[in-house]
Amino acid sequence: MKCRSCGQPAIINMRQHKLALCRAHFLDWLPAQTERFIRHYKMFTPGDKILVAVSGGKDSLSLWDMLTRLGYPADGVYISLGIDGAPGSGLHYSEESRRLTEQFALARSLRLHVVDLAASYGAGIPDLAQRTRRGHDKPCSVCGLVKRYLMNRVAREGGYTVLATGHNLDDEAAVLMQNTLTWSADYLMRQSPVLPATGSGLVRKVKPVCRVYEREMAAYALASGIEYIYDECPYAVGSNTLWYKEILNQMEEKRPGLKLQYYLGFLQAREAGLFAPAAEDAAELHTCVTCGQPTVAPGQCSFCRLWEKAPPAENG
Ligand code: Q46
Ligand code: ZN
Ligand code: ZN
Repeated sequence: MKCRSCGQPAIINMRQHKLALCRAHFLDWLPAQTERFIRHYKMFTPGDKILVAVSGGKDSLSLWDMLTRLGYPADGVYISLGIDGAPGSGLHYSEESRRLTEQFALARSLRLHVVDLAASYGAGIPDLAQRTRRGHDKPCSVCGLVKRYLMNRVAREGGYTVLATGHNLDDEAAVLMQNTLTWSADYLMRQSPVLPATGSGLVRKVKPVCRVYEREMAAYALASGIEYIYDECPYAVGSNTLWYKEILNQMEEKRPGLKLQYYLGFLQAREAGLFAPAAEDAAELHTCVTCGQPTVAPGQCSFCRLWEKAPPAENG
């Protein structure tokens, strides 16, 4: 297989785009595509103060790398969740992903904010989920809530105008499949490449690589020599999202481009008003009486309520 641009051996053949490229041309092509999406969805401009949510995985580190390459000054935020692997696996998921993220930032002289959950708040995610009895089997709902809160807080307190995440096409298509199978209108309304800021304290959220295949993100990380954590979070194993990703990959195998078509069709339907947010969605938020961050209901925000329900661990 030869590169369409220069005829040198290709490192990737993207059947969905009918395009094969060599390393150098692929490393130009993907950031250029990303730039196109950033402009198309009016995500941000170089004048914005951008914060990238980084996890140590291929998607977020590649996104950070591409934004820097494209001339967007972007800082990073990493949340240390206190997650290990299965007992006996030898995997220290949080420790290793933090090491790789810090190494990435240091090598490129990029600014990284780190929030260590256990050090700052007294418990990592598995411990917090157990103490609050939320998620005996999987702590993902607690984890999602904590990450959303902390990322928005770091972005707000640091004066960032936009928070970028590394959700790729496979992530978005899997979530879309889950939400359409259950016709979860609320979730469908909020599934967008851009979630605008609210006057009451939620920072604008964007997904610059939401149209990029996971395989392309992995190829980008490998081709640009980014060292990332290969292991998934141990709690992701057996998740619905992974199951939907597998199903979509089987379909994609038979019909290259299907995943992209599925997601783009949804975005077009959204633009045409099919899943337009209801008026009350734009309702004003309240301010949490404990931490001062935005909250849907008056009183305490769900993050503060969560920690209140988590009595300190018993000694020993
Ligand atoms: S990090 Fe957290 Fe994910 Fe791990 S505990 Fe679940 S939600 S799977 S993206
Ligand atoms: Zn080439
Ligand atoms: Zn609060």
